[in-house]
Amino acid sequence: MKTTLRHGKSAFTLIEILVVITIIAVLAAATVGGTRFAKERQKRNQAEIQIQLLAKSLEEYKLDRGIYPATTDSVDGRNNSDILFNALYWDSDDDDEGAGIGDAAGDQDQKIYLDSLDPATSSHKWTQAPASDRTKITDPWKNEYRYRSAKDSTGTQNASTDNVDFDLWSSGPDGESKPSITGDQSNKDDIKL
Ligand SMILES: [Ca+2]
Ligand SMILES: [Ca+2]
Repeated sequence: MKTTLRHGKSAFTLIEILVVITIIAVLAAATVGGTRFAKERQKRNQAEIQIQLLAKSLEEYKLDRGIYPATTDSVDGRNNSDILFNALYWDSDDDDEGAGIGDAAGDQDQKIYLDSLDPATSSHKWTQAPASDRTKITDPWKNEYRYRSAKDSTGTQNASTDNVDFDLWSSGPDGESKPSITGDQSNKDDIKL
């Protein structure tokens, strides 16, 4: 009886140790998971704000120029962020003279629609120096923002666009997006206007 008791007590202590270790492991995992979740949420918020900034600047561009920066038809809007950079920051008057080229007198129609796109000073870190006509605008996961205009440069309607003006979105944490395929898994984490 005495032996059994001692044996039982010893086993209970072992279980206690295992329980404590398990609790510590679970707490540690929860902390890491919670931090990761918070960071992802922060990135999503940042993407939403950046998309709104770009969209607002595009509307201003449209008021001045009568059209949105044109793209050819594109099923996924990939590799078009430099078109946005050109229009909203680099060469808005489309005379092949960028913001950093030539003097102001020679480029009077130049207008910067979104200051924070300046790669040299951007607090967003969404463009990278040196600025050029091929500078890309990236989302918080370092993938290019996706963009496609409803009409191409000749005024012809693009078949793939969802909206009547333009589509602008982030492909999200997975960096993939197939908006032309309804219900595709890669679209679920996308951040749209
Ligand atoms: Ca220019
Ligand atoms: Ca995606």
